Amino acid sequence: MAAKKASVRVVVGPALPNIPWEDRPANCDEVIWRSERNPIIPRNLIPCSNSIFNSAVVPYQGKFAGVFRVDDRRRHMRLHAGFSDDGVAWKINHEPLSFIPDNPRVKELGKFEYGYDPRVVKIGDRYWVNWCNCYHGPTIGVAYTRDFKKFYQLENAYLPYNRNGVMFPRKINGKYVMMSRPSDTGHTPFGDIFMSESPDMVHWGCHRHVMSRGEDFAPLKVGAGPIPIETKEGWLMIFHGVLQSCSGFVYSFGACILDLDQPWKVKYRAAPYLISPQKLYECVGDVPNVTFPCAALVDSATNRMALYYGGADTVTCLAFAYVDQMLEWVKKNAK
Ligand code: BMA
Repeated sequence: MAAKKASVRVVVGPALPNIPWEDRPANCDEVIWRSERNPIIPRNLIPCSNSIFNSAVVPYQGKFAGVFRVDDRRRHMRLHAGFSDDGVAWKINHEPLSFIPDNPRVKELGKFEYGYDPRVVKIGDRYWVNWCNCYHGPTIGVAYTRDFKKFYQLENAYLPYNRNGVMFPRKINGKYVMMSRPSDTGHTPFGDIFMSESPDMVHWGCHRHVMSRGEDFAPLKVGAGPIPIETKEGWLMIFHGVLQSCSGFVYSFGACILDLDQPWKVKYRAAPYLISPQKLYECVGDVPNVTFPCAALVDSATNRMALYYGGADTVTCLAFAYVDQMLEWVKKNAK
């Protein structure tokens, strides 16, 4: 696949000329390629951190901000805000963020137990944060911020147990829309992606099945990754898929295209993975053999994508692709 300048605009969204970027290496023939600087965030970036991974970044005030999964050295799972001028070098707050109840009833949820695998999306003037929140087991937490300093928490979206809550970046047919994966209390040996709608980010319903595990590199479970990318072909959705080998779970990620107006309809699902654990920083760490994508930055003017993923539940990594080439790759490799 030749290095190229993007010609046709396929991404619906703003131009973001300053997202991280590295050209495809001359000897690389893949649709996606890893950063030479990986891992871009080491496990010990801040004093309390055992590991920093599976984290979400967005454009913010001409630069970048994010919500990071930091497991501290007690091995408590926490969320920290962070900031970056270039999307590669990050300053992550040393203290975890704490949520302010958006209304008095949210206090009934009790104290924060743990949070992990955040996603962030800007809709209107709010940056919405979803994460795996403990309420008698994992479910999907909902909060918003305008400044990455004060975070206001709403009700959990669903009953436990649930993981991988991922919003679409705009209302669809007048409703907020979120994907999620209903699960059990543990490291679920099963799981399909569903989606739900809400008029107000509090009450979620009209649940629809989106995509099943059980195929190709994902026989055990699938989960939505970054916020889906709106394109002329549909929503480009990058998802993680899990298989079980003789020595444990293997987390790879792949891509599919969802219908724009009825996003529970999968138009194309590529059979091969985009990235599987192959580099040392993906295979060696607290949980070996995990690549777990949580965020993507896209420049609509060039079709460039910078994709953030966790490596081995320990470090944060970057990969690059052109959205138009990825759409073609998904279609070509769909069954
Ligand atoms: C999932 C979550 C992720 C993690 C993955 C692999 O259930 O805990 O944060 O990356 O397992 O350990």
